[in-house]
Amino acid sequence: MTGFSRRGFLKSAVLTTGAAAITSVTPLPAFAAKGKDSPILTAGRWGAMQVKTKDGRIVSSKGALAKTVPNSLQTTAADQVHTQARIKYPMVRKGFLATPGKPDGKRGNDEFVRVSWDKAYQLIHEQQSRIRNEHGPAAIFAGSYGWRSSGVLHKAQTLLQRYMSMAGGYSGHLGDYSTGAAQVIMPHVMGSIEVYEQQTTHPVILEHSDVVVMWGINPLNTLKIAWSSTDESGLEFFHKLKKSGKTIIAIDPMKSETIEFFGDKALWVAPHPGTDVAMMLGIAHTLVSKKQHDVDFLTKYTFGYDKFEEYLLGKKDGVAKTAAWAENICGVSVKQLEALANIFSQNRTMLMGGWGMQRQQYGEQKHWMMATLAAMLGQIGLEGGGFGLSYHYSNGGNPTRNGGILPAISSTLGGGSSAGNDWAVSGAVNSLPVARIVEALESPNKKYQHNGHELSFPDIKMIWWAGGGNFTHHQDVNRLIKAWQKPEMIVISEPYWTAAAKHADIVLPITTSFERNDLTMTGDYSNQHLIPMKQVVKPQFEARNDFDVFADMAELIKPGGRDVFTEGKSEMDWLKGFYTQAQKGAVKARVYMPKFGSFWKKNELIEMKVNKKNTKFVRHAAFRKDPIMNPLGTPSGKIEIFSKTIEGYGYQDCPAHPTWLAPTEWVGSAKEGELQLMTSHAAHRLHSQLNYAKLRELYAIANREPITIHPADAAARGIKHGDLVRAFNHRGEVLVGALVANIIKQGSVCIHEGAWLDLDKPNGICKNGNPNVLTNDIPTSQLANGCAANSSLVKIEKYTGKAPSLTAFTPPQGA
Ligand SMILES: Nc1nc2c(c(=O)[nH]1)N[C@H]1C(S)=C(S)[C@@H](COP(=O)(O)OP(=O)(O)OC[C@H]3O[C@@H](n4cnc5c(=O)[nH]c(N)nc54)[C@H](O)[C@@H]3O)O[C@H]1N2
Ligand SMILES: Nc1nc2c(c(=O)[nH]1)N[C@H]1C(S)=C(S)[C@@H](COP(=O)(O)OP(=O)(O)OC[C@H]3O[C@@H](n4cnc5c(=O)[nH]c(N)nc54)[C@H](O)[C@@H]3O)O[C@H]1N2
Ligand SMILES: [Mo]
Repeated sequence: MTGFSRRGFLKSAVLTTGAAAITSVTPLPAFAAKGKDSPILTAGRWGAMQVKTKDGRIVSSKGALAKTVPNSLQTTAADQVHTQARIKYPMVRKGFLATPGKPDGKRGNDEFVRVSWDKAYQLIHEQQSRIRNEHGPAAIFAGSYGWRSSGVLHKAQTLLQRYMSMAGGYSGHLGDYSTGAAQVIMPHVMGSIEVYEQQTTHPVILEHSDVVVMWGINPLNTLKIAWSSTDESGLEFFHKLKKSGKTIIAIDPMKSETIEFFGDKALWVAPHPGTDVAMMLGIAHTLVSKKQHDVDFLTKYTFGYDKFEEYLLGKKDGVAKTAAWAENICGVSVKQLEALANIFSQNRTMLMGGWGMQRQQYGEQKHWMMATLAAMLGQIGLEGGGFGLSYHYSNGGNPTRNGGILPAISSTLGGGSSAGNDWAVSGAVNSLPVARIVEALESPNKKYQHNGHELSFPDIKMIWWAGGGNFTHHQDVNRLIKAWQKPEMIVISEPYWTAAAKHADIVLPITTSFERNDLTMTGDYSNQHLIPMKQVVKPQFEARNDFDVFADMAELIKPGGRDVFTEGKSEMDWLKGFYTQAQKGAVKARVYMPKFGSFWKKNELIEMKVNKKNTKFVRHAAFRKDPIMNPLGTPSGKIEIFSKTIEGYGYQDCPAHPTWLAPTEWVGSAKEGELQLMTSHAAHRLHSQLNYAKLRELYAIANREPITIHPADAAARGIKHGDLVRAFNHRGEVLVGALVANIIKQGSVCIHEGAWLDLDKPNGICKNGNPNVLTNDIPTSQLANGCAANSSLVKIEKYTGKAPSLTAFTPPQGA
């Protein structure tokens, strides 16, 4: 088993065919005159940007693609480079410096001492060598999950793993936080992961769908970014959809930014969070009782519907999953559920499913049930019908272009002569489901189940994290902090003093993407543009590139290591190599890409060519056309509504067909004033990235992270809009600002994920409202072991004490 690589999937989504030549090196007039301070074209997750500098500092930035929808994240380059939260020099925790490799329980509560780069390298190398000798490679965790920055060369985690392979191996991770449950269940159901795959295209939806259901998606927020860099087409699509006159239904406990944007053009239906399976069962039962389900489709294209129907009709457990039964659980009325069943079945309907609903206990059931409902509607594989799980992510649905595609640096060495024969290179020797890291620290060598396998946790003695924010992304942070004291050395590579950096032993200052050269594609599925990510300013203070840090470290393994790591190539050599590879694909597709030198000098992006056939792409159309010749990659070759494989695993928490399982913490189990906590993704940042930026002023309330509260829930607790609020449970407490509005289902509150941890004292209150102080660190189930953050209960009260000052973005003592 290996971890999923988003890029791996995305690459396979690309089709190349030879067709007539059109091409464009899109000229950007702004760059025509290249004066000293003229804008520079570069890119981030949030798209192509023009960045202006003055006297070696960034003064402004804005989007570089022609578009109609603005993207706030593109304005943050100056904040990113010049924030006070930057790490300036290599730093070592005082206690660690005194006794390296001997945990003293002081991580996160100690001052830092500036050291030279060489000293930092030496410390890491010595301790790592000792730990490796004493405990073997599995003791070194380099799983290092996270969103780092765009680029095909400066890939922090990949570079870390490349170095660790040379050093003798490491423990890595499986899956991701985003779609932990979905990406493991969907291959059992559809034979493909669905979540990182091209969708039935935007033009097809606009032409053929009558009804579009936004089922737990908030694309106006989440399409601001993409894994490579956004091509920005998705936001425009949703603007067109609004004007299309189609029936738009949004199913979401929260009136998200997207639902606000659609206004009276969309019907908002608000279930309790975590209850979608019950809601869908209620709709499914209505379909069956009105004979509105597509029996022919179910017979021809699915496996095991009969077993599911027995459950649906209550033949075994005596509980029919009727609309009335569902209303009781999800809080959506029978009338509405019946109306939805009718609308879905009588029209060409596309169900667009989001991922927040699967970041919950039993998250596997959500998309399994959605696929089942879509199968009952019989429209999978038809133009504009069925379901899609990436319309809100990376511009899924923007047709795949023809042209060149950039390769990227890999975590394994390039092979050939440069790798040298005397290097016994070793990759990940153990991989744990990414969201089980704390359990692994707590219970080394413990055996556990994962997707039908028995695995065991490594005994982790060293952690090196590069390019991830685990003190904001992981659940139950107080539990994490405790487990984090155990390893003998923790190294963090970061541009900023994040909470993870503040809790490390050795902190290495890393450049932002504006301080180095790189390349990126846009669009993940579309591969629409190739963009030069040209260096904009000099590395700040003593920041170095991840690439150079690991090259330096490789030389310490043994002489010559640097050249093995770099394959003897400089930054620009690598970029030229990647570009030249892309050029080969472009030639086949008859897209003109100039020589690298002139491309780089011109500082212009290249737009790939429209492929008419891809414009009409319909997901699963081939399967529908001929299920014998084009079977799905499931054991039966069909859509598995019942899975014998999963039945064989015998997991109580993931039965063999979609099933309503009540979570441990949800609205239905709430006691004495408890509310369910949602932790959705924020509009004006990418997770924890940019929390320090000026954009924070757009959303902070009383200078804190906002908590959205239903007016009735607020009134019952004497809380008014703008008040400081304490949100708490037995896991911890956070200080937040009250956003009281009728935009959330009563009984739930929302604090967006991504606020930097800022505890006033160990186990104290988080002054910056990081919701993961409150969330439950449990797996979705034994099948996928995904992140289940959204299944957590909290209490809230008006905060009456003196407001403590915010120190989230202030460097620690000594820095
Ligand atoms: N409660 C709750 N928790 C969640 C979620 C949720 O919905 N609710 N969502 C989950 C999801 S889907 C995800 S994907 C995760 C996201 O978790 P992460 O991906 O870990 O979040 P980021 O804040 O993007 O962290 C990226 C870090 O990399 C640093 N960085 C940027 N560029 C570079 C670079 O070039 N080199 C190095 N060395 N560092 C760099 C940034 O400063 C930042 O600290 O969070 C998960 N956590
Ligand atoms: N601006 C911005 N864009 C991002 C990110 C970011 O941090 N900022 N993160 C990126 C990443 S890594 C990822 S994984 C994706 C995340 O994409 P998603 O996981 O889809 O995003 P979320 O915001 O967690 O949830 C989307 C919607 O689901 C709703 N929801 C939550 N629980 C339920 C439920 O039980 N039922 C229903 N029906 N709806 C529910 C929320 O209210 C929200 O409106 O976004 C990506 N895009
Ligand atoms: Mo994610």
